[in-house]
Amino acid sequence: MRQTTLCFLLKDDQVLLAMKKRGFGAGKWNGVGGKVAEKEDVVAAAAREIKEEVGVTVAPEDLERVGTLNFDFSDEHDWAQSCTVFIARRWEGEPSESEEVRPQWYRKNALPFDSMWVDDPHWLPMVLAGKKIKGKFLFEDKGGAMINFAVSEIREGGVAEK
Ligand code: 8OG
Repeated sequence: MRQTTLCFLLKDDQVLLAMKKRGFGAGKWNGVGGKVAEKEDVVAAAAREIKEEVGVTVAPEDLERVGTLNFDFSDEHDWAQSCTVFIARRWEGEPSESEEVRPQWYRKNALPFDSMWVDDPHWLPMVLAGKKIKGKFLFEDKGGAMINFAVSEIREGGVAEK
């Protein structure tokens, strides 16, 4: 299965989203991330994508792992992926536009869900509230519609249902 990363930079009550300009998820606001390269660990992959996409440097120890999301597609089995989600509160540099994305700060309580992946309302607020989560999501219509999903909070010593 494809391994991917997704990272949300946090500043006060705001979260950095990036408008994907091309490729998978084009036209959607999302965190910053992408595919993990062969022999690369997920933390290094997340730091690399953040640098490539919005031009800031995040130290590995400032990447906090907050979730794992499994995405499956009933009509495109090759698209299955396991996505490791991170948050970061410290970095060097100012986020800036690249060929791939246009970044913008959003207040955590005013996210543009209409222009985001359809699963995001089911887990992103939990992550932004400081929870650690795991989720699985099944899509059809090449990601256009979600058929079912399950999200749970991971608590120390066990997993609590949402
Ligand atoms: O390298 P590429 O840009 O194709 O990687 C895909 C990125 O998109 C990666 O950061 C994971 C992210 N992504 C999905 N599906 C979903 C989704 O349903 N919700 C969110 N928020 N991100 C997703 O591939």
